[in-house]
Amino acid sequence: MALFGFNRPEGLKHRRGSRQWRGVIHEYADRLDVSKNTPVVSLGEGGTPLIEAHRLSEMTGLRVFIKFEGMNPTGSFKDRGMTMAVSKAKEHGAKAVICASTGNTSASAAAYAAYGGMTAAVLVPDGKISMGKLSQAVIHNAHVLQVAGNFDDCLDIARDLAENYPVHLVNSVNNDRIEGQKTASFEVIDVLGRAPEYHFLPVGNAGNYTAYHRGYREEAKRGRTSVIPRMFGFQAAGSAPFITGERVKNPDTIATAIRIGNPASWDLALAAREDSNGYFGAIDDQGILAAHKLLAKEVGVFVEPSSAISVAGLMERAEAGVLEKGATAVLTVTGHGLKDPQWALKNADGSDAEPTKVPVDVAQIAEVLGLKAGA
Ligand code: AN7
Repeated sequence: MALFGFNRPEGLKHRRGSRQWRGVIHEYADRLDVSKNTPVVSLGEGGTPLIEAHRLSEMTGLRVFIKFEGMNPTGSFKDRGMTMAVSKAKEHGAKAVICASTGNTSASAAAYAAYGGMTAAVLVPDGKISMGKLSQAVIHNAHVLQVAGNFDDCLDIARDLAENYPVHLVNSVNNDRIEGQKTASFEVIDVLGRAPEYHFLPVGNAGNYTAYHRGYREEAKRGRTSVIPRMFGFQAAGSAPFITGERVKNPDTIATAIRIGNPASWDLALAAREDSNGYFGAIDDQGILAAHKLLAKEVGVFVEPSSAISVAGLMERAEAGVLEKGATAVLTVTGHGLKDPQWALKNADGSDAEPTKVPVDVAQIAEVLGLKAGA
């Protein structure tokens, strides 16, 4: 159950030439609040690809990299914070965890609770979470409760329950979550050798925005980067409290992951923006879906709509002419496209994208494809 024991195959040594990523707690134990008494509940999260996006670089005049967080075990960045939150909960003797969620947090909490031998209860807004995410919470055997309200209502209830009942809160109001998530900044610096000038990411509760900035600040203190990125966070236009300056009562967007009207990390995120000379912007649903398609078509990375807002934000700011040419920008894309594939099957005009139907006939298929024999 100790730090270097719980999920390492007993007695197995890594063979020469094969090095398996060990998850963010083992990889960054020196930079997290863990000890040899911490039972590490890990599914091998983190170590996600930082992909150079040549086409986006050409289009913007910057050097653009995509941090593909959909490559985490449950398909979103939430796993980084969840390994910390569930491990610390277990260290404190908790048997049950609870969270409110627009989908990804519940999927992650359910999976990590399963691995850690704990129970998970998840509160999700009625009808507003993608089927992929709901299916994850169900298959990992969480108590899934659909609340007749929105995410903000769910979080209020989860906080209340954790305060008054023996259940451990694993939403990002729990600092362990932010601590785990800051490891993504460490990885970016590990690859680039320094921090980028700009970092773009989606904003819902603003926990991740806060976490990346914290990670970069800590690395600067350790002398691993002299650059502190300007933090660019984007919200959906119908759910943009940082733009309106007040809680949004009825947030509305197709980007259900970030359909959040009252960000839990409001004050921390404002401080991070201030400290990094950062920026908050809003993108409408049409802009989000256009970026969703652009990223898939030009870079080969399939994300859920909420994640595409990083790309939309970069394009918008580049067009506004406020980004320095030749500078490096990292875009975090937070969740995998397979979480919510319905949006991929829509044409730009809203009609359904259908595969072309063909008979079992080589000549006819060649004709449909515009292929000419021998040419
Ligand atoms: C794909 O799962 O809040 O600004 O309950 O799933 O740190 O909240 C999800 C948030 C971005 C926003 N992208 O991150 C939840 C939840 C995706 C997300 C965010 C979420 P924060």
